[in-house]
Amino acid sequence: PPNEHVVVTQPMRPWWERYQPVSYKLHSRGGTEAEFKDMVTRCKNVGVRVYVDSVVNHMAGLGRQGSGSGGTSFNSDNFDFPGVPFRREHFNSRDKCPSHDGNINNYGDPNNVRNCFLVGLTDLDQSQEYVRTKIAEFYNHCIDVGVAGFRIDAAKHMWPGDIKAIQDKTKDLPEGGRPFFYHEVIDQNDGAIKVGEYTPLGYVTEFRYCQKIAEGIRNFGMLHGVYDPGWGMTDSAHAFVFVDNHDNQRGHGGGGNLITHKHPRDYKMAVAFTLAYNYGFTRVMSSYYFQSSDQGPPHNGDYSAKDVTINADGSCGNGWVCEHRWNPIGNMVAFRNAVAGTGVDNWRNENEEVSFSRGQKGFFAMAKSGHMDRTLHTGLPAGEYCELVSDCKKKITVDGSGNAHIVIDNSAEPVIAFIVGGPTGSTGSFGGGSSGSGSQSVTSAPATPVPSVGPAPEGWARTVIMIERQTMPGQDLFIRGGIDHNHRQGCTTQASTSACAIPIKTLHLGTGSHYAQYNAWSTGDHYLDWYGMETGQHSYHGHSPSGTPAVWTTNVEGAAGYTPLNTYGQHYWLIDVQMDCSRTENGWFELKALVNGQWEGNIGGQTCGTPPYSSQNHWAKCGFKNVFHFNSGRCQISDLS
Ligand code: LM2
Ligand code: CA
Repeated sequence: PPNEHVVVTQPMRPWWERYQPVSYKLHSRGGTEAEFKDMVTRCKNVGVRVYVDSVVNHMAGLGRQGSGSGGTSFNSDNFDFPGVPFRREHFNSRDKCPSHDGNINNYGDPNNVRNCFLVGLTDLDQSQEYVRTKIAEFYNHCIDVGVAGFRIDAAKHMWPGDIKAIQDKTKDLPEGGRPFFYHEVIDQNDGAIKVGEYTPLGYVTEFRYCQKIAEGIRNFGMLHGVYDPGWGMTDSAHAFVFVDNHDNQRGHGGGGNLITHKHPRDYKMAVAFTLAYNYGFTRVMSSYYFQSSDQGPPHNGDYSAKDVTINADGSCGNGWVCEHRWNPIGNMVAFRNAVAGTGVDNWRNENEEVSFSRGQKGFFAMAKSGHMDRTLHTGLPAGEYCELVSDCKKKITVDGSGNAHIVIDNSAEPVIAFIVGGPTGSTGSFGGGSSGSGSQSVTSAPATPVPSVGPAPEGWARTVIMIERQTMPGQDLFIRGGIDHNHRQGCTTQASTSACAIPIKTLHLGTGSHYAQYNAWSTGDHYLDWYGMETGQHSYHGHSPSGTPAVWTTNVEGAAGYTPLNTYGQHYWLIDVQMDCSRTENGWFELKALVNGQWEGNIGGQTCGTPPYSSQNHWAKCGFKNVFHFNSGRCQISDLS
């Protein structure tokens, strides 16, 4: 939690002091508001969004008083928190709480769970307009600082209707879209409160997954049942899943018999599987080493947290575990992103070995013994693939019938995974193809050729590009493109003078909040080029464009972002421009997409028409409608009529 909290000295500076708010000033043990803002901005600039752990069920525990981490005074026994301010009348009164001592002690009674004090923490009354407003002001301030969403701590201890009212007072993100919300509800089939009460409000923590995955790693035969609806587990579209969290890895909140970083081999398998499988929205934990369950983060003499240092081998120093840097964890994130939206196929689970494919986009295998050597059906297009967990040190060849020889031989990390379209280390720079940074992309086999359209017009013509890419709120898609520097003379790194850049004029698509960023970013964007933001191209709320902007579209009539051009589905990002076809290569031009600064992988095996030369980018035709898929050679070029 980034807000001001109590400073506990008995025991000495435990981690959990941060769960006892004193005010909503962004001044915590982690740093000042300026420091927090600097971190959030730096993360955002490289495509990492930050969400805040928000503690709004309660303020500090009874018996505590003095100065908070930001120097604000408070007194819990008097219910006095002048930093907000909250006073006695803003807390749940004793008569609303059916408990003999005022503390939560009957999980069978929602009034007890939600109106009484959680371990003596002074319980706010979120049914009050004033309390809701103060919490929403805190959220809105976080959004102003650049935050993209919220974990709602102790959501189980608040009424869903009150949370809804607070969410309704919380503004959209400046870049468009709602903030991300997930609700911490520990539902282990052991009380009156069910996760389903919170699913209309966003994602909900699914703590039963922690138990299920631990069971599955102990006995792979159980892995098919990690999502067990019969057990009350919520559906994939609402489940927020993780192998462990900051509480249960140390025996707090819903702990017990789980897998944590203390057992690295099991942990790697558990997280890799979680990222590979198609259940829920996944969170990866990153920890510090600890001996006792109260112990705070590695600290200096003054109890400020120690820096996270990085060792030569990429691991962390100074007492930080950094599980997120372990290959079977960090590298599997690319897998999860690449296979989003696909199902599980070719499932095989025998003798403590498990393997499966995700649509025609990825394949995953794991062997508890540490060794496996088998030919398996992967369901993937023929080609040579980079194995992700080994950082591409291993290559896997899929033959024309979709089979591959799969070998697992790293006993400490007995996991392999590969995806269509990556990794490439591609920069896409200047359309010159591979960046030569080691890892190579996959070339998938061409699918059925599509009948080709007529020749491109001579001069200016309306040109439409659509790229299917499933995104989340806060993600934006830009394209860069033009002609390859190796195929034309006179190309520079300046759009206005480069012979490889192609003049465009953006067509107006709409007004209203859905188009706000698109309209800003397309102002002053005069070329499709490889060089990012043009001189004079507009920013949106301090957020600069990284190429020619696309706008999110859907095929759902009446929804924001609906366009009749989209006859396909959700998440088809659209660019609709007049283009100077005389600057293309016989009507053809190259392009690639970036999402939050991240290039898509190299494209192989384009299936449309006959482009003038081969390239690692998408090929589009001036004067036509061009439909592509992120990280894929699949395409469709058709007449604009
Ligand atoms: C959560 N989710 O609902 C957090 O994930 C969890 O980490 C928080 O508990 C809890 N809710 C309240 O925000 C932690 C920790 C507790 C600790 C509280 C408050 O697990 O042990 O309680 O933070 O700092 C501590 C003492 C407890 C004492 C209480 C109040 O451990 O013995 O109760 O403070 O002074 C008298
Ligand atoms: Ca409450």
